[in-house]
Amino acid sequence: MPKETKKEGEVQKLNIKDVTTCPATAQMLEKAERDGVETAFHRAATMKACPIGADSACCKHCSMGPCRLNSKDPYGRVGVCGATIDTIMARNFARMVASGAAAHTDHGMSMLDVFREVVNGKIKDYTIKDPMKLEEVAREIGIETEGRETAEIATDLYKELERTYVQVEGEIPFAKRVPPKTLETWRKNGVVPRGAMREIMELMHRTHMGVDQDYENITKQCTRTALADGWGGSMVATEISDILFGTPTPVRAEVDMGCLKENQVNIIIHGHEPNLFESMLESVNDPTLIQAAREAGAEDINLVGMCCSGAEMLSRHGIPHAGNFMSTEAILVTGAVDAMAVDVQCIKQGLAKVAECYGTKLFTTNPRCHIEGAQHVEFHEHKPKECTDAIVEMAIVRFKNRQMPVEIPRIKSMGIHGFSHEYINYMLGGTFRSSYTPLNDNIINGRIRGVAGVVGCTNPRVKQDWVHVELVKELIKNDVLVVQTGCSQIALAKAGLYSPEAAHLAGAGLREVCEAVGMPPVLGLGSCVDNSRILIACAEMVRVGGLGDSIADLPVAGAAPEWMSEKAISIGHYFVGSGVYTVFGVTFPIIAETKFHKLLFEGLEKLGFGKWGFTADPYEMAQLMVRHIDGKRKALGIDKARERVLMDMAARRDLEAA
Ligand code: BF8
Ligand code: SF4
Repeated sequence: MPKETKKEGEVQKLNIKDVTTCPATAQMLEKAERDGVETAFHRAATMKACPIGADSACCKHCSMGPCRLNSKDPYGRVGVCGATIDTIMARNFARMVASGAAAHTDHGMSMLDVFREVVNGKIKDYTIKDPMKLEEVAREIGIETEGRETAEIATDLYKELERTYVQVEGEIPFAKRVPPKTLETWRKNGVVPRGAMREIMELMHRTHMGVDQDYENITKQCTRTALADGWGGSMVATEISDILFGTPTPVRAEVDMGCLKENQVNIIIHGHEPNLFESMLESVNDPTLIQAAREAGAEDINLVGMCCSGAEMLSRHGIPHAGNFMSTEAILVTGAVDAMAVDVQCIKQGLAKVAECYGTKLFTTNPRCHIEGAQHVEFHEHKPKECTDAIVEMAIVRFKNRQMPVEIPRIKSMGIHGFSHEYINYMLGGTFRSSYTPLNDNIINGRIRGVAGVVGCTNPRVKQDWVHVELVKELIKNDVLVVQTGCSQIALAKAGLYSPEAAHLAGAGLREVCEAVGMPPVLGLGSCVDNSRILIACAEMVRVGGLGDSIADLPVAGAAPEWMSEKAISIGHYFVGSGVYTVFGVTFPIIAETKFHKLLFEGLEKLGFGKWGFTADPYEMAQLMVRHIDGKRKALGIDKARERVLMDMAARRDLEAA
């Protein structure tokens, strides 16, 4: 690890090939070093991760500490209050879940706020774009829809979904979507969420100094809170966004930094809330603003996305996407970005400095997220265009006064995005018999071995995109259909896996299905809150039948190979809580072989949930997942079918070749 010996204005040189496999990011990192600009990659190289924190062996919940335990001898001592290593780790883990769940549910609640104001007529800039979805969601949670006006149904839906957050007692509305046997497991273990606010509050209370000091009991509330995210806050965010802005259907779109255009005003939206982005889309299409851009010498205004709201816009409208989390600083190094507007989550403070170096305007827009050095232009849903128009105007001024030479990597990939869980119905089932039956059939007959969700962040502690790409390639080679969200989806899109032609990388069985339907072997479902689409798809697979009675019976697995955020831990834990084997990469913040570790990695499964897994190696990760899927196939009695179908296909190929 290089030491921090650099002088002011000098950047520690990295071996760039070791930190990223994204060619565009690599090109920009080289330029950044030439320009004397530092990024998170550089800081990660000089900031050694704290070894005690990495193992979660410290507690700073009170001023009798902070207490540090020894991860080499975890039971050798306890904190000043007597807290054991298991209590300390369980509390730390639970607080990551609380924070991640809070991020998703607060975002979901904002979407619900917008929905309420649209329904009561106070917001006029958005409308209900997908009334069919509104009715479907309403019906599913027991709201009468027959012969009623959309507005009436919407009012009831709002009231019902509000319970997801504020309900004090009872089960959250989307518990109705959970397969009965999975729900039974939750009830038996006392983890059906009430309202997210209550669950997060109780978890914060229980992890306070001197409250819950039994790691098993802490884990219960931790699971309940995570489920309030997945089947609550995140699911509401997805469903309401679809209702307001449209449910995604497959769309061709470009991904990577080559989406920037030298002769246009380039505006990037980076964050998580689709409303900012939707309004910006209106602003950049406003004839007056386009005219102003032309008068400033630009050919047009070019809008591109980054991170999760970018992934939503990619899915819904085919808006180009410029890159994932570890590329957000690098893209500013192009000098071509005239404005970057951010809202909430995963916005590095480091952006402010890089933006300043290249004269890019960095705007914060959400009252929850200001950044020192960035200009704050607040976004109000009641008058959204005020904010987005102002940003476009300032971007045009920046374009006119561009000082720096511009260098845009000429790299982009075309692919198909926008696979909602609803669309999987039509795609595999056809318009007339839309259902998950064909997916289940293809799993039962063995063409598709199982389904894996590969999701989550990128992280400068591992080579950017590499673990995602290698893992997914390995999975599809083994006939595992991969569904994706967030930064992972973008990693694979950059690598070209979202084109239908990528089917040739899949095993014979999966390839046959992909070619028959014309779909890529990897399906992108959108942003991180859209992981809820994977939950719904799992519930649907159980409902259709033939693959067991609960989500825990399904031949599925999940992974976040380059995770970094607390949100990722919350997502991981709600998948585990729902019955899915979930493997994380990079590092796992718990000491192996401790009681709490055994609970997460083995014990939860015995209670009817899924379980956690860990490895930093993509090939080992794929093996763990495939082995798990095969184990589930065996338990379902469908392991032989796969051998037969593969033999059949080989025989057919031999015949064709003869
Ligand atoms: O919610 S995948 S780095 S951008 S946390 Fe963040 Fe991770 Fe990206 Fe979106 Ni999700
Ligand atoms: Fe130490 Fe206990 Fe205080 Fe934590 S709660 S800092 S373990 S004394």
